[in-house]
Amino acid sequence: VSAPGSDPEALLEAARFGERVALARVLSIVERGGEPSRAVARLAYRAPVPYSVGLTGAPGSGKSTLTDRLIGAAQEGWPRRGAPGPEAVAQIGVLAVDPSSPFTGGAILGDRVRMQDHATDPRVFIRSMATRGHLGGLTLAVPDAVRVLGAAGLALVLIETVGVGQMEVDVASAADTTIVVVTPGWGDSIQAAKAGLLEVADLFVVNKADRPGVREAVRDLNQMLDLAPPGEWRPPVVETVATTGQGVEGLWTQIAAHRALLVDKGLLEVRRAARLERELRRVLRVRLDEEVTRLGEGHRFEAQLARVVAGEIDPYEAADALLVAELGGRAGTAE
Ligand SMILES: Nc1nc2c(ncn2[C@@H]2O[C@H](COP(=O)(O)OP(=O)(O)O)[C@@H](O)[C@H]2O)c(=O)[nH]1
Ligand SMILES: [Mg+2]
Repeated sequence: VSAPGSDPEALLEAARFGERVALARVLSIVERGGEPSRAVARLAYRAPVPYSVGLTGAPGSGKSTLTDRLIGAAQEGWPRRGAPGPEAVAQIGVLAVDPSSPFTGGAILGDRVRMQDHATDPRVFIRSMATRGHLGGLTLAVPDAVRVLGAAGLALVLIETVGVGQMEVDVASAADTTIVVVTPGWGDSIQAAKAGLLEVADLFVVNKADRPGVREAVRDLNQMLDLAPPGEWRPPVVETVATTGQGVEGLWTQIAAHRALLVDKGLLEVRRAARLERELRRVLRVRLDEEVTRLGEGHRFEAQLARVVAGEIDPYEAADALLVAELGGRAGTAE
């Protein structure tokens, strides 16, 4: 098979036929952002959306080990979607997302090692994504990457995210089923609640259940869940020992149950629509942020700044003048 070059359409087509190098290249385009990634986004958006399962939690809580186990469980139970390519086409995608650092450093190397059980499995495609460039870029790149994996024929994507603040919540809630991983020990579940994860979690995992304090952690989580208003689904709290695989089958059963609920009640569409709304708002924010950067580099900016410094106008007036001049008055006037 000839090398597909860098044309997004050719690359995606090759990816659909199981060419992993092509798939990796498309994901690199998405990760870099900019105009080329728009072309990919446009193409991938038309493809079937894979089911996504997000895992989030503090570094070291066992997400990668658990992901590795889930791959095994999923391969046994996941319904296959007819892929146009050969049998060797990857079926499960794993995105290891690290919003905390712009470096592809130790954490991700560690993930590679821990997921090596499946590193050479042609049915699994593992990809690390780290922050590149501007703020919000990664949050935008993840849903695009998921859609690219869908366009490549993958039916299931596991997204592992390191637990850090708002961006974690954003990435974690970009999945159809969101799993929050905690470990036994003082305060871990409280931290999860503080970070706003109680609201976005569909499932809680108390991993490292071979360690003391499991029962207290489960109890804490359940007590906090008792306070939440009752809904269609109460997030179950599952105990696992990722290193031995204990409890992983039960976790998989709960993931499947959550998916079944979403599908049967038509909630999957509702959820995905809400996600697209957040995504659209985010795209707008990033675009406007780019405009702000551009505005701040122009000669007009320097001129307005000089007037502010000279005491002729205040910063608000300067901003209005810049917005009217640069954006044609669109942003400066209230509708
Ligand atoms: N005792 C114990 N150790 C675990 C368990 N799960 C993972 N670990 C270990 O915890 C460390 C961090 O695991 P990792 O999967 O990289 O965590 P991540 O940073 O959340 O992805 C590794 O040394 C794992 O072997 C568990 O259930 N019990
Ligand atoms: Mg990890």
